[in-house]
Amino acid sequence: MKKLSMIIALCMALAAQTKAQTYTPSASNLAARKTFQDLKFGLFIHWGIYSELGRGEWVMNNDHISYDNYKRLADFFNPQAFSAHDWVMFAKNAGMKYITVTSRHHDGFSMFGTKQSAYNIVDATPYRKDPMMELAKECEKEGIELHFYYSLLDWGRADYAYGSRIEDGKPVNGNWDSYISFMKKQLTELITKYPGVKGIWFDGHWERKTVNWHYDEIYGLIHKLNPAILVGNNHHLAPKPGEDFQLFEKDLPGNNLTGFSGEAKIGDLPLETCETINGSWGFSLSDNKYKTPKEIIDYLVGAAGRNANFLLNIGPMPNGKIQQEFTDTMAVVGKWLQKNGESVYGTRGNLVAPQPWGVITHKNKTVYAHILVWPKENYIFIPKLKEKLNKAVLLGTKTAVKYKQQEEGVFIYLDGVKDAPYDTVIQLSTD
Ligand code: FHN
Repeated sequence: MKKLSMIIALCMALAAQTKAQTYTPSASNLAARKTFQDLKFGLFIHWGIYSELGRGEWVMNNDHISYDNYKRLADFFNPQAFSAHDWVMFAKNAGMKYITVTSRHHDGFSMFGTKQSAYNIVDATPYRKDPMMELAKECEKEGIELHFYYSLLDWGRADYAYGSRIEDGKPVNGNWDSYISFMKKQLTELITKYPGVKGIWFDGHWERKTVNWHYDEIYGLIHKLNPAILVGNNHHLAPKPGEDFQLFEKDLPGNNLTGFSGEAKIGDLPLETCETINGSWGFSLSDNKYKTPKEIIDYLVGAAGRNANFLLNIGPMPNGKIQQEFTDTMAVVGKWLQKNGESVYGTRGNLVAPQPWGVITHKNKTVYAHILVWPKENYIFIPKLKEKLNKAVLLGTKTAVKYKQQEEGVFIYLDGVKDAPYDTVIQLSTD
């Protein structure tokens, strides 16, 4: 009898596991994935009470500030110069099509009005307003898609019990059930209260690799509330059931220059990679390592050629304003996109592997060769391009470019072609 009930329990556990591991995205979700892939370029925003200290979003942890002392930052967080309109215009002028913003980072402070904790911008700061609501409304008005970044990791909550040993999928201290339930309630608020939210971007998994994050429940809840919402998780691993896009951090998919992507097996989902405009996620007073427009365009085009979106991060100042250096750089990128956007937006990559001179994107019957590094020879070679070419021109001026198509690939000759600033795009029409 005991043996039989054990077998029944085992079967039930297996059945539950199988259920959790199967996920069939809805038609609306599949359509949202396609739209997302078409957008190609997004603005990542890290903004919180940590911005006040100007030393990035990890300042509480890095500087060993106790939770109680850190909480005082909320008492004088009053971003009077915050304008959702300005943020959205910054994104639009840069040619970005969506925004992913930190609704709650590892410090546990909610940058939105939540009923689940008084430690939030509406209840705990003199500002008393909800910038996430303003941003959501402005994004909807301006046709910019909005994703919420949401931290799984929390340095301060007693139920999370940061630093606790993990046993049997739970922290030994704290109250894991309470924490999971808290997150589910906050996510419900974010999805049901804020208009037009298109995605949730999880982060912090890597802090507790052996805990049971209850993703089946969390992802299931999100998709129950809105099946079209795209779920992504910056866990640096292969995608898990219930996820709709795969994230990479500080590296183009396939690379592991920064060490985050060692275990990140590329799956079949839409891809997105994120990088900072300087060297910091949250506002930094001392970081002047600004990327140039060329570096940003290389990243964006390099991502598109690898079939990925590019999410470029800025850390606005504590008053809500975006610093001039970022605006200047992104105006240049935006202008470049106005002229060359057709070779990026709505395209797909991986038709041909990245080459020493650049990458290939394609859309319908058009193939775009992006020359990012000018070659020493007077030609570039595109290997294995099987589609029959009938025309090659420079994007923009439509000046004809000579080419020769052979069994092994296509030679594009660059005599008379001028190395354009940032990226020389050759448009190839196929039959
Ligand atoms: O710890 C965070 C970090 O602060 C930032 O949010 C980045 C963005 O990808 N993610 C984490 C590091 O993986």
